Amino acid sequence: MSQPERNIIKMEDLLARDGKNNVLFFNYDNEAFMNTGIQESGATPPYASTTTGPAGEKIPGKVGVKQDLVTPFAFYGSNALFLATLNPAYPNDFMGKIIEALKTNGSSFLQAYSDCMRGWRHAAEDAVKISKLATDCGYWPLYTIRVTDGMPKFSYYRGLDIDKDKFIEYLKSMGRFRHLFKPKFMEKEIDEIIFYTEQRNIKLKGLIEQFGADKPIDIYRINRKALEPQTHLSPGHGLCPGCGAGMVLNQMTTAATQVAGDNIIYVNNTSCSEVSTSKDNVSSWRVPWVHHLFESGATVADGISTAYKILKAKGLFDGEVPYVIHIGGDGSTYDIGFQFLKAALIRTSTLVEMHEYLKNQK
Ligand SMILES: Cc1ncc(C[n+]2csc(CCOP(=O)(O)OP(=O)(O)O)c2C)c(N)n1
Ligand SMILES: [Mg+2]
Repeated sequence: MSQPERNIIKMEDLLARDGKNNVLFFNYDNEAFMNTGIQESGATPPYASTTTGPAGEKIPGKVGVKQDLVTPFAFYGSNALFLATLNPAYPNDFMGKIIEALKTNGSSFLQAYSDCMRGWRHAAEDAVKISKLATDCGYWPLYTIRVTDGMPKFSYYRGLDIDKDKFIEYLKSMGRFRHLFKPKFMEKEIDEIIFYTEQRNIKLKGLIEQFGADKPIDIYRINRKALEPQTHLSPGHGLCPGCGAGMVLNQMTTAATQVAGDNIIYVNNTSCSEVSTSKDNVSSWRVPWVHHLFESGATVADGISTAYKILKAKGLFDGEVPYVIHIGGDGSTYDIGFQFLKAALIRTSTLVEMHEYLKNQK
């Protein structure tokens, strides 16, 4: 069998592209409602212990699956959309995807793995090791879906195959799964987590086969020495030591700085990333930043972006339309807030994109 072809994507080529995103909807997934006290969400993996589904005599942690959010978005009938999963343990892939998203017409939804030492119960210094293991064991595959003229094309980078030894090492490394190993080895439950994950990956491989890009493996080439330092977020933050969201925000703002400079507006749902970068009337953000309700930030982000385009179409604004990034946690993405996100994503990837006056407004 011949090897699948690799699509080498250079940062310089991405930056030279003409496309421009309406809104980048960005979910950092720490797999629970963390800032409010580690409550279970639709993103929590099976049998992880949380404060609302604690492992004990009755249940061994969450009873239910980790929902797949990214692939269904490919089939909502969007006209132009960039979808991908990211992991800050793979920074070139991470930053490449942010840059490509911002340089793609329509809108985008990205989902980033976001370690939480506090909620997942492990030492702060293990955050990068655990993040890397997540992709290497097959738990957090890195893939991309580009929807152009309504047609989705799937591609991937790595993490589609389950490595059982690494998977067990992954589970063992976190207190939220400790009950599966002590006092006794709960083989059935461990096998089930692996089974659910493998089913998801088999489905993903099927989609890559049916809707595959001509070159199905994406490799981003980022010359990290050539990157401008990010100018969006001040140094220092109120996140926990070793917090994955810190790595995520750092890489996201660095990539966004390359594309947008400071012509950017962030909208943040209530979450760790929000509470840790704002306090009373003080904010760590150096560019315009809006904190909106837990559930409705996506709508606000769409409103801001579309309002600029309408003003421009009417001749009432002659500047460059700003880039807009919406940031939400998993609670506000999977659960409360999903309907806002889904509708805003469809509007910005279809209605705005196909509108006679609003499309291609820069
Ligand atoms: C309608 C509504 N319900 C509940 C809350 C309280 N609340 C604020 S943030 C949050 C959880 C956020 O979880 P997530 O989106 O995963 O972000 P994280 O804290 O994990 O970063 C909750 C329940 C709220 N602000 N509004
Ligand atoms: Mg969360």
